[in-house]
Amino acid sequence: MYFVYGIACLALLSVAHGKRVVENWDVTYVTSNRGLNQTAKRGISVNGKFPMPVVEATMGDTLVLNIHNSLDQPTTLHTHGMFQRNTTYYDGAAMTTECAIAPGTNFTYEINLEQSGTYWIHGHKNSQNFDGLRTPFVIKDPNDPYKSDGEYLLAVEDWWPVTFATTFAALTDVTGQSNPFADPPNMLINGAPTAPKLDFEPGKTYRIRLVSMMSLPLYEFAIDGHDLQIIEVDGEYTKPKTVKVVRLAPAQRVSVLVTAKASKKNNYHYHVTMFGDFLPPIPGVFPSMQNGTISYSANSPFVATGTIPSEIFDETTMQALSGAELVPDRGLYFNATSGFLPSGVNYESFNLVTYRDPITPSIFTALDGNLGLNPISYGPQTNAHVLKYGEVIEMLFWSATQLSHPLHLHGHTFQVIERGLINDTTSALKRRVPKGACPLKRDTVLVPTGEYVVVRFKADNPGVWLMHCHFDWHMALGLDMVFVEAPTEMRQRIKVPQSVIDQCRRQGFPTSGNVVGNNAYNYDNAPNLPHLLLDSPLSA
Ligand SMILES: *[C@@H]1O[C@H](CO)[C@@H](O)[C@H](O)[C@H]1NC(C)=O
Ligand SMILES: *[C@@H]1O[C@H](CO)[C@@H](O)[C@H](O)[C@H]1NC(C)=O
Ligand SMILES: *[C@@H]1O[C@H](CO)[C@@H](O)[C@H](O)[C@H]1NC(C)=O
Ligand SMILES: *[C@@H]1O[C@H](CO)[C@@H](O)[C@H](O)[C@H]1NC(C)=O
Ligand SMILES: *[C@@H]1O[C@H](CO)[C@@H](O)[C@H](O)[C@H]1NC(C)=O
Ligand SMILES: *[C@@H]1O[C@H](CO)[C@@H](O)[C@H](O)[C@H]1NC(C)=O
Ligand SMILES: [Cu+2]
Repeated sequence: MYFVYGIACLALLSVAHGKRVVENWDVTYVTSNRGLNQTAKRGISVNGKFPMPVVEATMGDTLVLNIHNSLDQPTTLHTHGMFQRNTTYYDGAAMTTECAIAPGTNFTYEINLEQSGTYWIHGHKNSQNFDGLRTPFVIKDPNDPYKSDGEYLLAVEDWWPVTFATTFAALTDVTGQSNPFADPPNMLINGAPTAPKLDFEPGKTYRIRLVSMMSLPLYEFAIDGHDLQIIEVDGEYTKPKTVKVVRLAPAQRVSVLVTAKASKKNNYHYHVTMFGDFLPPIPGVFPSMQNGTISYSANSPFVATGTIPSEIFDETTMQALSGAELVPDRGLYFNATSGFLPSGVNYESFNLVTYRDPITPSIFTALDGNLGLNPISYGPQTNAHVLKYGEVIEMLFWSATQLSHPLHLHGHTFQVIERGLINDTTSALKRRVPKGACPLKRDTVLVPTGEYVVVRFKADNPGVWLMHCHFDWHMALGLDMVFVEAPTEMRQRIKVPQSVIDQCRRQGFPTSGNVVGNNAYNYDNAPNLPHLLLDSPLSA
C-alpha cells in the first residue's frame, strides 16, 4: 500500500446524545492462579472474581463507573486514552487528578466518550494493575470508516505469581541478591491461560482488536498465512498498512483487518509471543508463545508454516487518517536515566528528577491562582511542566540507559514525528515521517534502549496530565512527570466535584495550595530526594 500524499486528511464527525453505560464495581482482593500452573496470589479485581468484565460503549455515550473500594488500601480507576475534556478530575491518576478512593468508600467516575476505538481501564494507584485491576474497553463508532463482518478482541496480560509489593522489593533490594524473575510471569489472553479459537468464514473480513494490558513484557501477534491490515492505533484511525506481524508495548492497542481465505480447506494458527525487549531471553520466562486456532472448519488440517515473523513497530512509516503535521512552538527534552540514591537503592528519572507523589494532588495546585502558574509550586519531585493554552509542544525523549520505556501521556494523543539512535552522528539511521504526511497519532510510544523519539501535541485540553513509563517497575521507580496544561483556562472550565474533595478530606490531603498545601512558595516537608548518582550510560 502506497501512501497518497496531498489527499486531504478526512475530518471525522462526532456523534452526540448517547446512552449511559453503567458499571457497578466493588474493588476486591481475589486470590487466584488464574488457571495457570503457578501458586495462587492475592490479586485485585472487581466483584470478587477474575477476569474483570470487558466494557463496551458507543461514541457519544457516557461511561459511569460506580466504584466501591473493599481493599484495605486506596484505589483508583484510570480509563486509559480518554481525553477527559473538562473532566480532568475523573482521569484516575492518584495524587495528580484526585486523592484516590479511600478504603470502604464509594466514588463515581462519569466520562463523556467523545472518542472511539480500543482502550483499557486500569488501576492507577500502587501499581494495582500489576495485580490484575485491568480490563479492555471498546468504544464503537457508528460511522466507522472501516467495515468488517465480525470482530475479535485479544487482550494480553502478564500474570505474576507474586504481588507488585514483592517484586518491587526484589527490584530495589540494595544487596542486589534478589532476582525479580525468581517467580516469572505467564501470559493470559482474555483472562485465560489458553489462546481462544477464532472462527473465520471464507471471504469475510474480521477486525481483531489487540490490547496490551502488560506490566512489563512486549508482545507480538501474527497469523500463519494471513496478512494484517492496521487501521487503528491507540484509538486513532490510521491509513491502512499491511504487515505480517504487530508488536505492542505495554498499554498500546492496535486494530487490524484480516481478510479470510476463499475456502474452508485449511485451518491456521495464530501466535502471541511475549518477550522482554530490553531483557535478554530468559529460559522459561522470555520469550514465551501461545498458539491459537483460526478455524475455518472443524475437520480441516492445519497449514504448517516456517518461521514466525518478528518486527519493530515503526510509526514513522505509517500515517493517521487525519491531522496535518503540527508545527512546534516549543521543544522539551527529556533524558530518561537510571541511577542510585546514596542509600544504594536504584531509581529512574526524567532529567534526573525522580518522581514522588505530591501531598496536594497537582490538580488543586493548578487551580490555586498564581501558584498554579509556577512549576516549583508542585514540588521538587513532581517534575511539573506548565504549558500555555494552545501551544504546540515537541517532546524529545532520550533513552540513554540499558532500558526501554513505553511512555504514555494522559489526556492526549501525540504525533510520532521521528525516531533514531542516540549514537547516530550522520543521521543515516534517522527515520522521519515524510513532509506533507499525516503523522501517526498514539497515546503510548516505545522509546527503545539507545534510541530517541520525537513526538508533538497541541496543549488544547486544559487539565493536569501525568506522563509516565508504562512498565510498572519503571513507573514506581520514578519515571513520571506532570503536565499542567493551561492552568488559567483550567480555572474557567474545571469545577472539581465535591465527591473528589470529600475523598481528600477523608484521607487528610490538602485541596488547595502548593505541594504541601501552603499558600506561599515554601515547600518544606515536600518529598525531596537527592539527585541520582548516575548508572553507567550506554557506551558510545
Ligand atoms: C506444573 O509445574 C510442575 C513443576 O514445573 C510440573 O512438575 C507439573 O507437571 C506441572 N503441571 C502441569 C499441569 O503442567
Ligand atoms: C456504595 O457502593 C456499594 C456497592 O456498590 C453499595 O451497595 C452502597 O449502597 C453504596 N453506598 C453509598 C453510600 O452510595
Ligand atoms: C469544555 O468547556 C469549554 C468552556 O466552558 C466549552 O467551550 C467546551 O465545549 C467544553 N467541552 C466539552 C467537551 O465539554
Ligand atoms: C507454537 O507454534 C510454533 C510454530 O509453529 C511452534 O514452534 C511452537 O512449538 C508452538 N508452541 C506451542 C506451545 O504449541
Ligand atoms: C549505536 O547503537 C546501536 C544500538 O543501540 C548499536 O547497534 C550500534 O552498534 C551503535 N553504533 C555505534 C557506532 O556505536
Ligand atoms: C542523558 O543522560 C545520560 C546519563 O545516563 C548522559 O550520559 C547523557 O549525556 C545524557 N544525554 C544528554 C543529551 O544530555
Ligand atoms: Cu520505562
